[in-house]
Amino acid sequence: MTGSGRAMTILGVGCGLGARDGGCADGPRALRRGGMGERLRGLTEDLHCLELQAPLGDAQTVIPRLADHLATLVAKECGRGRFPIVIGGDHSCAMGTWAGLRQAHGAAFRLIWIDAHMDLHTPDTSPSGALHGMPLACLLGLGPPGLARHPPVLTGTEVTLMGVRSWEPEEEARTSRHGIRVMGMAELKRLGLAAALAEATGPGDFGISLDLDAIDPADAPGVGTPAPGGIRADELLDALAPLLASPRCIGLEIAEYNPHHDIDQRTAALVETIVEAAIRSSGDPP
Ligand code: NNH
Ligand code: MN
Ligand code: MN
Ligand code: MN
Repeated sequence: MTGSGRAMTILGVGCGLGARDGGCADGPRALRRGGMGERLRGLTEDLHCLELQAPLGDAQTVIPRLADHLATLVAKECGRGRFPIVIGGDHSCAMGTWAGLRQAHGAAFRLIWIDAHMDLHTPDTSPSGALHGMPLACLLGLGPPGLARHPPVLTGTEVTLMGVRSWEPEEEARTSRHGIRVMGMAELKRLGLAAALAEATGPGDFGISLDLDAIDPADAPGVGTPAPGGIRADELLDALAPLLASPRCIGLEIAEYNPHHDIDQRTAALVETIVEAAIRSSGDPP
């Protein structure tokens, strides 16, 4: 197949300031140098690629500004009828991605947050102070001015956390307080990933935020904070493909790719395969 129904824009966000190991900053550049853009352009007639690079500076200053910039770009691309695929960078990019989608998308949507972690910290509860542990909290309107989104981008009942296996007690308390559905690895195994995803998306519009550390480190070693016992890549690809083909899917984010930890380009290839699935499927009927 060449050419497809859906115009897409890939936005690379070269920022690692939200993580202790800043290597994610080089993620989009490494993918570009590896030829991902050219290979994907061979699959579709309408693919745009944009790249943001974090300026030098401290995380507290740079990340809110970068998030605002990304939100504006995402909203603009969506407003032009283009499907946005954001590629991190550390997961703090989510503060911008979903704020932009909220701005552009008229209707409510659900967010599927696939991650080994909950990302529900605020500066007063975080063990590390790392901002990539806080983006979901910020989207719910929690956290300090500049980072917390006002009005909130999402309410807890619109969010499903999937694949989590590493969290702090304060984060777990927030899932209960905000009504966030949590599907841990045991539940994913019991239901099967495809059924779990179908349940999480519900009948309406949805977005997907994929933190690559949700995937088992054997399949995705190129991340900053690997967590054993994750989702296998094959299973994820099979389960995601129909979702990415759905017209109800409004955006995709793939975060935390750290090329410095990758082995044999395994993680890079996986990112490319997921984006390719989104492109290939976009001409399919619903
Ligand atoms: N919860 C830990 C922290 O906040 C780890 C967060 N790391 C992530 N989140 N990669 O997705 O420090
Ligand atoms: Mn994570
Ligand atoms: Mn819609
Ligand atoms: Mn994350």
